[in-house]
Amino acid sequence: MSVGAAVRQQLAKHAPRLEEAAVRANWRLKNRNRAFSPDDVSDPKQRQLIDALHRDGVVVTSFDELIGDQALFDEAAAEARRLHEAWKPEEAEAGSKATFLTKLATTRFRADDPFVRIALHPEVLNVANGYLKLRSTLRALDLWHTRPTPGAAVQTQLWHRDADDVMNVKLFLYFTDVRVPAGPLTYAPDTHPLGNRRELPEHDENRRSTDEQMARIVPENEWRILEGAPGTIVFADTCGYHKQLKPEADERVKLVAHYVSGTPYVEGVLELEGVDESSLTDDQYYAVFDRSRG
Ligand SMILES: O=C(O)CCC(=O)C(=O)O
Repeated sequence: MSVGAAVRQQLAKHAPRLEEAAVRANWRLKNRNRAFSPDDVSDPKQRQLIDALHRDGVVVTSFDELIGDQALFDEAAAEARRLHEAWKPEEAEAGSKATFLTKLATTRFRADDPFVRIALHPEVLNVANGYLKLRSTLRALDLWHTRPTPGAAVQTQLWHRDADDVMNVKLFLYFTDVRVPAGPLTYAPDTHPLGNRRELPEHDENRRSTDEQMARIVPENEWRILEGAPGTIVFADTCGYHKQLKPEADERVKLVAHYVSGTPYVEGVLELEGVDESSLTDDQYYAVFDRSRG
């Protein structure tokens, strides 16, 4: 083991906050060529979203408030409805994610697909980039369908945090009415990388925690159960603790867009066809190609 790695290991053990700060500083250095200042975001509503995301790791808005293009929402919602109606249950291994979650659309999209236009919308990128303080890459884009299943909570229905980057942003856009029976995203505020509650709860061998274990770090009355009508948008840094509340009676359809830095810990999984490079803003160019226009 190198001296640097040994020092980091000791730091992680004895001063985890310091170690995280060091990792973040190094990450920022590596991403400095794509730095983005939230001060350049002039819209006060977007600034508020960025500030709340900084403070809590999660924030809620709506398509209407952030983007406001009703025709684009209607087009995306119609496509989500079409894909949802075409869905047929499939065999899935007991206890696997596939028992309760299907990606109705994933990986390959045309650039003019309404889901892509939403994920690359300048207002959306401003929030993701303003929080990360860098021009992010759109790593993945999916339309999720989740549904109730018998038995106890499994997989992402248990508390966990993602290890896909030093910090990330996910946008969740609801196409169905998501109330408690449909299992909303549930977030433990302040557990994100910029938060003050970075202690690890007790967990199982897959690093997933029960409600009791999580409540010892963040009391249950502070958890955010992110219910919302169609058109609700949630931004969250899923490097903080979250889960899907186990759905008991209802289905949920939502768009999930995942934004990362230029040095994530996981590969990108998005293939866009028919991109007109000349029509892209500089932020969109980074989001699509993971580099500057050059
Ligand atoms: O389905 C949900 O709401 C949970 C999402 C989740 O675990 C994730 O995106 O990492």
